[in-house]
Amino acid sequence: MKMKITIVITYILVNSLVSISTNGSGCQDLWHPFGRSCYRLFENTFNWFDSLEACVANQASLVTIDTEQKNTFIVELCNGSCNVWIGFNDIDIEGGWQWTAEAEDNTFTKWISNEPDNYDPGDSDPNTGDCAMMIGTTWRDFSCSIRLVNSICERGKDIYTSKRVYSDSGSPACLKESELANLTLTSTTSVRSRIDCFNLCISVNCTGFQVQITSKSTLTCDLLRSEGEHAQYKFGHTDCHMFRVT
Ligand SMILES: [Ca+2]
Ligand SMILES: [Ca+2]
Repeated sequence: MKMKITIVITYILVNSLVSISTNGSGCQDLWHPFGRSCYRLFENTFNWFDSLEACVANQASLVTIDTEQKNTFIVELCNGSCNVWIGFNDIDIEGGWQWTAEAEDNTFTKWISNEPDNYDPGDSDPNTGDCAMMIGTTWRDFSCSIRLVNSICERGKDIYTSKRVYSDSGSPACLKESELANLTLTSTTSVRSRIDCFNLCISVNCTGFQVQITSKSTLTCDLLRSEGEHAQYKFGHTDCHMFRVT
């Protein structure tokens, strides 16, 4: 009897989370959602350091562009052509380019040919290309002190959202256990509630989770980290629920 009550409460909580997901982007006004972050173009006349400071004042950092998709998103945010500071810099060690915030893929770059060249033709000391600017759709290194450019800040979403996954036929979708084993499944943990599974998923940056009532007293939580496997969703079966987290 005690267990039954626990499940009912959990069910109500999970459904309230789902309703948030359908109504909001997880970002405040003027901030645009993409993946797990919110982005905002600031029109200012700051140098790179002041731009970073302005981002930090907004609980953000200068944008990290670590995938081709994100580079494309940023260009769209600039209405097709950028002139903005980004978070990439080699201030600490010449040639040791790094982001001001965490990057998913540290190897991705979008330099235009012949950049970075540690050179800024407009600076009195030209050998000072330590900060990256996105011009058009690609990057160049400039002196961090120059002004008259905009910047883009990135901050984590205020709310992570989860959406129930449905198959093409409209029925709740779920992965069979045999398929889960073939996915990039990095963690399988027995937890008591879907809320625990949702929180666990967020804590390890997963893209989705599936909960199954495996016995009278346990829910099994499977975390998915691979976006590419969604095509394998099958018809749902009893007591199995798949959620996508964004
Ligand atoms: Ca440099
Ligand atoms: Ca340069």
